Amino acid sequence: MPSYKIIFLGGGNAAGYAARAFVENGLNAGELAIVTEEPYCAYERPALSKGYLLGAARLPGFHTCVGGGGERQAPEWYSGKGIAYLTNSRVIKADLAKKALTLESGEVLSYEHLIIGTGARPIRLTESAVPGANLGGIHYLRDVKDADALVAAIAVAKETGGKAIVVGGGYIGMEVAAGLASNGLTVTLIFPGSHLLSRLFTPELAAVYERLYDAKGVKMVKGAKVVGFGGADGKVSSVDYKDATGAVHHLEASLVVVGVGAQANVELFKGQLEMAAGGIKVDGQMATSVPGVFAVGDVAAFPLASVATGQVSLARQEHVTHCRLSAAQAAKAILGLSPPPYDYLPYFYSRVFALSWVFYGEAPAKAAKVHFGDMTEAKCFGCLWLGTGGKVVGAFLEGGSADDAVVLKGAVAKGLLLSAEAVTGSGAAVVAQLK
Ligand code: NAD
Ligand code: ISD
Repeated sequence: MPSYKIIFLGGGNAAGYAARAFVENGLNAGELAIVTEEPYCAYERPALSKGYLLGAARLPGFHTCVGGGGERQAPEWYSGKGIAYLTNSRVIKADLAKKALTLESGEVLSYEHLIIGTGARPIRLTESAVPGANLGGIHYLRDVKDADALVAAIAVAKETGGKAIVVGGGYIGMEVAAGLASNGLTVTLIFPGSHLLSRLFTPELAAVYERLYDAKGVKMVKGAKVVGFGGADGKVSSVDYKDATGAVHHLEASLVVVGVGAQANVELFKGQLEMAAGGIKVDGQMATSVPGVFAVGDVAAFPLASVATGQVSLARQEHVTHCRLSAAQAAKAILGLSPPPYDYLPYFYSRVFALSWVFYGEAPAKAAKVHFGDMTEAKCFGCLWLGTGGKVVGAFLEGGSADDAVVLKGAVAKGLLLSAEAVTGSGAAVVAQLK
């Protein structure tokens, strides 16, 4: 039975950054194996819903850790460091008591330390039994295989003048709709909320992006729920949606992309590990309830202190920065470096068309929302969420520089106090105030 000191289970961003941290902190050849069902070594997943759809990103160009300012870790990097990277290797059973993983091939691997980085998968409309949801031509986007299928479908739709429908107005919905429109397709974006990215955007912020989508020819259908798909020969050809009044509408579609959220891949560990917040409960070292077993990235429910209240609760964060940092945290803990407890400041970013934004902290409904900058021309604008006593608990900036992002992060991290009246002027002027 092949045996390793450490096995990293999963091949997402976190796997690449864990390997980097192990190497930087003293790993011996032969000690680490990474096991993934994907055919590729770890890559920077955020590219899939952005540059990949425009033909700008392709492997091996975006292997980790290029997104985090590190070396591009192509397969030779791992072999050169004595790390076994087992691709096309799906784990079908994890026996944590025996410290053994069983692969689909029947092979069993054993370990001393296990890092679980199994990530998340898209929620599928088949799970809510939407009629026709299993037709071909309905795409989800999570990995390179999905992105390749979508790129091929875009090429066909471009040739045939096909119409694209995107379901969901969150990260995937916004980024993919922008990608499809940039490819020249006719796009309709259908979502249940009253505005785009409703889990973060204020109506005022959303309005700026919605004007842009409108100008780019993307039709938005808000407050709508997809109730069925029609098709012929197993291939989707239409979408039915219900509007807020309950009326059902019918749209032609040759290509559908669904982005209605993700769920953590925890099934292998149910009944063996303590769970929380839809993921695996970990402590500040990313250690789970079973000694020697760690969890990182999207699956980890870790102690996160609220910026607004200071209250600590177990939370999952589906973001690449957390994948990178939590992976490094687990690696250091396993190497016995006793890192200080994981201290994470929520961060999100996105790029759509020529726009690009960053957000740090949290966006509580109760906070005062103060908008600033040029929201008419969509140049450099943003919003601050001010909590008790004017504490900056969330900061959003569109069109700023990398240095501006550092300023925003610092303002939230140190809990800068500001009065709403003081937040005036251009985006640059407000960023200067946050220093
Ligand atoms: P999301 O939570 O961002 O958005 C889900 C959207 O689907 C929302 O608009 C929601 O109202 C809508 N929705 C929910 N149920 C629906 C239904 N039954 N019918 C129609 N719409 C429905 O999730 P996502 O966009 O699918 O992204 C999934 C994950 O992918 C994210 O959590 C994130 O980790 C990752 N992602 C992040 C980025 C980024 O950070 N820039 C980009 C792409 C993907
Ligand atoms: O920032 C992102 C992004 O674009 C994603 O797809 O985070 C997610 C995932 O990489 C988190 O696992």
